[in-house]
Amino acid sequence: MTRATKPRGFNRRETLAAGLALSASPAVLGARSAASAHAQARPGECLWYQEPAGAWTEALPVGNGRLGAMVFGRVAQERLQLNENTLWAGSPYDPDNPDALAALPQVRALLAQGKYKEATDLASARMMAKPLSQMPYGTLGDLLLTFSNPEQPKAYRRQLDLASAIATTEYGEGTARYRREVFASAPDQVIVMRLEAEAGTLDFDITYRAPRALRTPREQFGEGGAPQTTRPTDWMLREEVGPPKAGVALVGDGSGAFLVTGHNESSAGIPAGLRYAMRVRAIGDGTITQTEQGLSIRGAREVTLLITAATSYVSARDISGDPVAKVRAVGQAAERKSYDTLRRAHMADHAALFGGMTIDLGTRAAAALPTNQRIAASESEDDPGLAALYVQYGRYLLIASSRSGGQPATLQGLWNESTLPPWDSKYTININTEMNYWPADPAGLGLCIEPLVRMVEELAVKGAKTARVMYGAGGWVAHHNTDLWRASAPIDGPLWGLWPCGGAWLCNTLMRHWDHTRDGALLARLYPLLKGASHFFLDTLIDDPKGRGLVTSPSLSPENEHAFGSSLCVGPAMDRQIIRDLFGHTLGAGERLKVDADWLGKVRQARSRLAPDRIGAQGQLQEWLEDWDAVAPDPHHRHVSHLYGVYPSGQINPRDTPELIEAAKVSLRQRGDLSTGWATAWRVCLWARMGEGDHAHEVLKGLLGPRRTYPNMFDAHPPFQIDGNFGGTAGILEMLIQGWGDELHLLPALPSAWPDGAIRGFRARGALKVDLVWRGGRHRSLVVRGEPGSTVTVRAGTERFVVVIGPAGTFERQWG
Ligand code: FUC
Repeated sequence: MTRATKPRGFNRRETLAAGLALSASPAVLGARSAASAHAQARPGECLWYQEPAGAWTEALPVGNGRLGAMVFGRVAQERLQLNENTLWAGSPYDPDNPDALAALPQVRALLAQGKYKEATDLASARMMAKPLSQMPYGTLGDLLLTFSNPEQPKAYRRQLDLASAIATTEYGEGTARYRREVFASAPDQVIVMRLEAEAGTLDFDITYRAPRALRTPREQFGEGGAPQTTRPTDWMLREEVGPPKAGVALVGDGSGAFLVTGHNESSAGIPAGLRYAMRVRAIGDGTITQTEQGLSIRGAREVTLLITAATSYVSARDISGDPVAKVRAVGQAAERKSYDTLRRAHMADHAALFGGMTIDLGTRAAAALPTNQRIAASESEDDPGLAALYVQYGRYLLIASSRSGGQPATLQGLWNESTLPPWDSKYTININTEMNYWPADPAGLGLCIEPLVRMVEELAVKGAKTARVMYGAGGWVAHHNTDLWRASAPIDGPLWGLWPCGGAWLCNTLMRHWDHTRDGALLARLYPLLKGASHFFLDTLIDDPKGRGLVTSPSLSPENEHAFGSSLCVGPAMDRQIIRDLFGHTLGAGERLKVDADWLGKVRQARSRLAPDRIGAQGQLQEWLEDWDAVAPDPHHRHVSHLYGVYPSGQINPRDTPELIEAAKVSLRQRGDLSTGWATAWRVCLWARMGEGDHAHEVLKGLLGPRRTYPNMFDAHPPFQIDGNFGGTAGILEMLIQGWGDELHLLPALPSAWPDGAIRGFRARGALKVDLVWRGGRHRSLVVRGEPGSTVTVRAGTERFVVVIGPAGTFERQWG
């Protein structure tokens, strides 16, 4: 059916007024050149390019925590690759394996006898989840906007302004100029695209391309390979829509709108249970006609697209939602507002979060280059501004991928173009998910942690059954991965999956958040999670057969094989460190809340009996209870699990445990500097925490360079994994200000490359906000804001002083 409509366009005067009022980015083209329109974005908060995106890792991400788009900025055919964060494969499922309980004592006995291979074989046969893998995150597919008569453009520029969270593409053809803006609005729950033509018209077809199973090339999973592509720009690039997909339907939905409906994928024998819907509404001043594949637009000068999507997911147990009703309601509410109203609400909402922190590390000549060229040159050129941009981009990405009411950021945040993404783009909770949230509080984005809190609450429910069925234990447990359905049983194989500390590490991550807020209601909400996680370990820790204290068994030091044919072992260092923190947090929270005094006595006793950290024959911090590090088959392994105690924990630190810090340095040197993206970021955090600013900076250069950063500044594992962006952001902040051991450390790891700078709006533990300026590598001024009367001990170089927040809520100090 084809139907012509002449819909209401945006009033030209209204748009002009909006353009003048919003100096950040005028909505109207006129005598102004593209360059002047773009000059409004602050260079330190903007990614920009002189060519459209060829590869996906060149496209620019927008997101509202629930809906995401990758914007390619192409000329002949624009591509918006779309995501909705509940569109995962499968349906509610229960992967617990009841066989595990009977096998558990045998596996433990084999490990106690040093029969690692036999223990692994038995665990593989009897203790793993069914199915052995979890459900992958998916994609909504693409919108392709194919233009009728494109020409090679001049004065092309595309950018992502982090402060307004708007992706813009501008170019000219002949005398015409074209401008597009894309943003994902959290207040209105729509992705908005605005297209404008000056002295030309917009003539294009909008088509929908259903989700595809793109496989990431296998070689990208390894350590090698430069992720940067060098290719000539193909201005006329067009992609195929491809054949229709079974179960996907496209129908008209009133004037100038179409509705797509479909269902998710099944995976590993778990049936597809989710339905999804997407609604696209076009509003413009040309002729808008519905076609079989979408919409056709002719002769327009201004077009606004409103895209909304939803699935039937309600919770990990409930998939009874009505996505069609939802997208209609949300889409129709949005189309009653003008473009300017939507844009203003979006910008105000984003600014409330993004505007909370600024960072200046100095500007050099390289800062004037397009972002891809800066990345390409960064390992040889001095470009401190790139590190500051990386921090602001990390903050932008967290706001875009993790908002209250949504899902936590996955391995790819929110952005994924395949139904078969690398590692399923799910939640790897033996480092990656926790790393995603390392920068949240320090960078003033504590509100973005809410989805993680809710995920852990749901995981604790599933994990209680896993604890009971598979270990005969109380409390709850989660292993090294989880997904939308909050599966908590061990997956993939014992070498990776049989690790019981995923839930505990998540709990510690949430307590780090509490420590930044000191919010009593949050503590009361977290305590049951801590209590359940601790309960599991009280029930399952065993006495080390050699008398070294309480240990986990079976377990492993995440993903690192020891020399005896497995990674399975008894009591790896990381477990003891994580459980030491968990028990400590449980005690602290219980005492504050004045509950469970008797039970907390047991926790206190167990904590004191945990096997301590050990220094091995090479002077290294032992990764395992035995001194196996020297013979480990992969001495440069990416995970540095036994250094959890240094960062993020802080239980090992230069002030209280200097011998262990020295041992940790030996271990970290052995591991080497450049690893996978996230593992490189962790090394930045660690060298910073150890007070080695120049070393941290060297490692950071590797992370920001073209081997570990794609042209769109997404982190390259490779392939793309967002944890490196977040871990790197945390690492840069850690070089400037640290909070551990009840003290605030100012410039504890300032590299010589950043002699002058300023950070404003850093959040420290104890609900404190810190502004710090330095010159010539020395502290110049400090402002701390907080509750009047609150105090913190500050270390600045060799100085130590106590800050007392004054009656007006501030403390100030200048250095001469
Ligand atoms: C862990 C890591 C890998 C990768 C994957 C998602 O398995 O060891 O490097 O990050 O998670």
